[in-house]
Amino acid sequence: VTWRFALEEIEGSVQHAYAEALKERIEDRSDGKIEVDIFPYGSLGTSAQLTELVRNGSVSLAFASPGHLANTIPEVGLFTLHYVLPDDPEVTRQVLASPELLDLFEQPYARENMKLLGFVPEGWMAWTANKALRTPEDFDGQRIRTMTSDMAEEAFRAYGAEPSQAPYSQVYSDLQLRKIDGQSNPVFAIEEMDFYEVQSTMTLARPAQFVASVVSNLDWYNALPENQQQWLDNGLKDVAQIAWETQEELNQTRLEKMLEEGHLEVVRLTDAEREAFRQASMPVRDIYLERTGESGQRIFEQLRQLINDTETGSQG
Ligand code: 6CS
Repeated sequence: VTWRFALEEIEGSVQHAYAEALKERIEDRSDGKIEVDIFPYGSLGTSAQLTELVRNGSVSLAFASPGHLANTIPEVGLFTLHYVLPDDPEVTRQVLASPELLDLFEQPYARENMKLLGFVPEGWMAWTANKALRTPEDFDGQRIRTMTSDMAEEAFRAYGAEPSQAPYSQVYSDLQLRKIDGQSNPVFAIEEMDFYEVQSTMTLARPAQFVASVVSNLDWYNALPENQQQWLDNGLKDVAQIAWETQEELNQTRLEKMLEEGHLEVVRLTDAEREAFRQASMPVRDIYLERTGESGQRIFEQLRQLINDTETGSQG
């Protein structure tokens, strides 16, 4: 049997490391009976197209980033909000791995014939542009590319930017041709997609972790023989830790590489500067709650509760 696994990122990325590690485990445990075929970004289409391929069963497994998925599953728009996830990445890691959180999202994914297999944090979002973005006012009139959902635009509209949606593969040329002024992505991605070559400044405001989700077709998952389902579930648990370490390492080493090359200016915001963005981001929470109704409200409240419990737990 062959399991096809479609990625939203190219070779050498966090998603690629995750897929390679999962492939190794599944092929080992199944004694070669299952072969996992990995399709890095570019081979099958944009994120929205990958999601279609999972839903119609053409691929078994795929990454689906909330920033692209939120038009289909409004609840995942949660991960496009700024300053909701905690400052301590370790708390975020624990919260995103908690079965309670996955349970909350199970139905919203199932509604669209997808099985949510896990959330994968890939590092802090960083903003790039041709100027430093130290205050919300600095965003005034800036054309900022976002992932392809309406919710993804709102965070930047709140700062006064002019957001526009585009697939990942289009970002480099849009920046180069100055159709857009800036974009937002984790550091490792800014390096591997060469965005830093066509931007002057990267601002580190730590607004949110980039969070991806791993999904499969729901009917495919439900029809898996029990032993195969177990190989998959156990494999996913193992690779979560590997992915976490990989993103830390890639985000660190690639930041160093870009700094060494020397043409990208890197600006780290102070706590006071971050606070101004946090304030400006608050109304976006209401937009999320309006668009998701009771279901979003429940998820938002439980996320806050989980964060609280995890923070208290890790102090005690
Ligand atoms: O910005 C994007 O569209 C993409 N960024 C990353 C780091 N992964 C996948 C996503 O589609």
